[in-house]
Amino acid sequence: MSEFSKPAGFATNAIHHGYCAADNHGALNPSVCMSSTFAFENAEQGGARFAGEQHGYIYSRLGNPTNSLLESRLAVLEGAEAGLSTASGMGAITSLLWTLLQPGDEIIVDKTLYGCTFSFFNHGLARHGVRVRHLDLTTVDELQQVISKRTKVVYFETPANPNMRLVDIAAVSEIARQQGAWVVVDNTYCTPYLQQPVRMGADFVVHSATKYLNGHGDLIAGAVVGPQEQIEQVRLFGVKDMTGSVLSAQDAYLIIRGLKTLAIRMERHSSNALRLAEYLCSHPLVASVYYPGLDNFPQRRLAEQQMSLAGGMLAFELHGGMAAGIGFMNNLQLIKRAVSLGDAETLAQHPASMTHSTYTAEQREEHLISDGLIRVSAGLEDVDDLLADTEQSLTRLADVRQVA
Ligand code: 4LM
Repeated sequence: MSEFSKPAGFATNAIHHGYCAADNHGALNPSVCMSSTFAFENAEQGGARFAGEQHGYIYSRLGNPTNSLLESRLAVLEGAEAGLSTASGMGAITSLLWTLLQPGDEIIVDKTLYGCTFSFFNHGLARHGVRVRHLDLTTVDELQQVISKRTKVVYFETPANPNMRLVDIAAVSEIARQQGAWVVVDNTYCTPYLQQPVRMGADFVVHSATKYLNGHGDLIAGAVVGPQEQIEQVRLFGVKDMTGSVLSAQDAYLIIRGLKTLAIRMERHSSNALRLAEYLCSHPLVASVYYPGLDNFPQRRLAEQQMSLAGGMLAFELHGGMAAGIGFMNNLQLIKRAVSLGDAETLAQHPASMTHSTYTAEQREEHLISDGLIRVSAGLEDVDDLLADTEQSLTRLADVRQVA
């Protein structure tokens, strides 16, 4: 976008940032750089690149031009200095934390986390001498009592997967900064279109780019953004040596393509989710609905403060608990029964037996993940069709109960 000097808006950056057609034969789209390695002009140049004395590509596990474009675009969208792409969301989380933490360090994490993140903390980091402390970060009270100089990282999702609890990014970041701890926010549910944690004081943002950033359910990917110096450490240690979690250039290209429609997709995901949440609230079979866009959402004020829209994710519980939830899912005709989120298709899943089955039943209770919870990722379909499918599923559930 070298011809355009005015500071660009979000959607413009998502489409143009970092790419100049004139430098690429006029091609509207960047090419996919299908090369694992890069030839040096001479041995000295190769040596200088390895020594970090000269910029330039070496080998695609350390960097690739297509990935670089994606990384700089994500950094700009999140308001961060630098970005790094990875082969999955778990690759982003593990590469970052293996870089930041050492045995003896402490990490404070919120009570509710995506199942595999929870598993990595408790079965991965904890096994290697990192002290993992789960606190309720929806208020800062416990954090203020527990955080100390030993705390190296404070980590949370907001909204949390799957129960939609929110964490006040600015308040937690302020407390962490006073103790010199890094703050890492998983922004997968919101994307930078709805929420930009770095601008609120967080140090790093991680993403499962498998979800909204790509948006089409056809790849697995992740990303980290944060300060330039530390992102380079994550690249040259976390990814290069510890996880090898390298995103292919083809998948980087597909995410670049997906980002072009991120802004309009998030608007539609959010409006569809709001209509579904409102409908569910009004249904007699529904016991509770968790969606930050509802007036009765307990953390509504915080949602308005840090999210520009309430997003595409919601969760709810039916009277009749888990059996009713499973019945609801099995009655669906249009909405897909599937894990993952952020796709064009609306997806429904049962966290206790699927995405959060990495928690034991006791842990789920302790970590506020109800066994009756159903999670919905509102897609991009016509909302009337989504409402009709939801209604017919609930009606069939009610009919079965009346017969029984
Ligand atoms: C799911 N989630 O919830 P990869 N962070 C968050 C996530 O929701 C996920 C990851 C990281 C689901 C996957 C099956 C908040 C994943 C991990 O799957 O490694 O790209 O992301 O349905």
